[in-house]
Amino acid sequence: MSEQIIQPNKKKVLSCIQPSGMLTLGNYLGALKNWVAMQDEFDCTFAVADLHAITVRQEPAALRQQIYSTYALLLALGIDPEKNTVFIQSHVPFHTQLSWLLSCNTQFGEMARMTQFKDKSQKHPENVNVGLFSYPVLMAADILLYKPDFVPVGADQKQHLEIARDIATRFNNIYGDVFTIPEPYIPKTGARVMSLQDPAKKMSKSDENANAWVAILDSKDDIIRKFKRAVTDSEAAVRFREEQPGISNLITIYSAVTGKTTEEIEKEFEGKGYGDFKLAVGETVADTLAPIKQRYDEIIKDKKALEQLYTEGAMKAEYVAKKTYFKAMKKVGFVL
Ligand code: ATP
Ligand code: LTN
Repeated sequence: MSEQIIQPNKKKVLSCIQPSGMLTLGNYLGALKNWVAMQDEFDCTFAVADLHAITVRQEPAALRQQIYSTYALLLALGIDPEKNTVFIQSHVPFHTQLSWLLSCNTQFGEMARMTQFKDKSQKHPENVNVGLFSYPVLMAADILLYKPDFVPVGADQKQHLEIARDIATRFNNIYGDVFTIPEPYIPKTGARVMSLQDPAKKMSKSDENANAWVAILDSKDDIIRKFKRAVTDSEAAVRFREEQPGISNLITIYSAVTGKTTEEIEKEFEGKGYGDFKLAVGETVADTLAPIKQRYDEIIKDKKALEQLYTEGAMKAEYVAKKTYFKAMKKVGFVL
């Protein structure tokens, strides 16, 4: 009798990224690098969350370009569309459809306390739209449709994931088991990269000051220049201290890129000034990002191939999403 090989089912992972601007080093170290690392161990679904992007006003031509560009960048980072499901959120209509069912099971008060809503509505007081308010419900739908075990997100998204878990638990309690309750998956190092101009704020691609962030696709010269101009603190020593958030942020970045520990870095730069360190961080980051940019330039040229990949991705995603959606509809009492 031949020995039976037991293949334990891989755990499922889902994450999405908004195409709302140039993806930054923060997105890379806080989220995308992790996605790449997870694809061997897990069954992964990754999406470009284009529907989320319009919670803030987008110029149509720029949005279209950003959607292509974000999808191409995921491939350039090394995410394999054969091994994983990689798609564009708006291509799978069940996200918005499930979002309605979930909205009717989410309280106004739950949404009102979301810190990202408070931040973004302050940043764009002229456009505090209902979509911006209910955005975590759409995010919950993105997640729950695919029944993932883990959702890798940066620390800033933890609150939204908590709400997704609350909504799923409540729905299951009322209507019966439909959704899996997902766990957050937050990387230990480089989880939070701060702005190079104001280390009290996270590095964000929508920051109007372009010196505050490094784009994954920035040129080497731009990257080095931005690090040279990074705001640092009064004490001119390369030492990680909470009271010195500027230099500590650079140490975090250098550590995430090189894999060296804080102690090793402090030792390496003992007796050296900020200038030397900033240059080293800039060069190392630029060298890390260069091959990604090179692959991206190749991929973005072939729109036909790209189209084929995202169409196949959407088909794979839809197959899974549809089942969950109709199960939820049935439980709520709709006639199918
Ligand atoms: P926006 O500026 O439009 O709010 P963003 O730059 O914050 O965008 P998102 O699309 O919201 O980026 O985030 C994509 C992923 O990258 C999320 O998982 C988020 O947690 C992570 N991320 C974003 N910025 C950082 C950062 N500075 N440090 C670590 N992770 C980050
Ligand atoms: N809201 C997230 C992007 C996002 C997401 C998701 C992340 C949309 N849907 C589902 C994880 C799972 C953001 O702004 N970073």
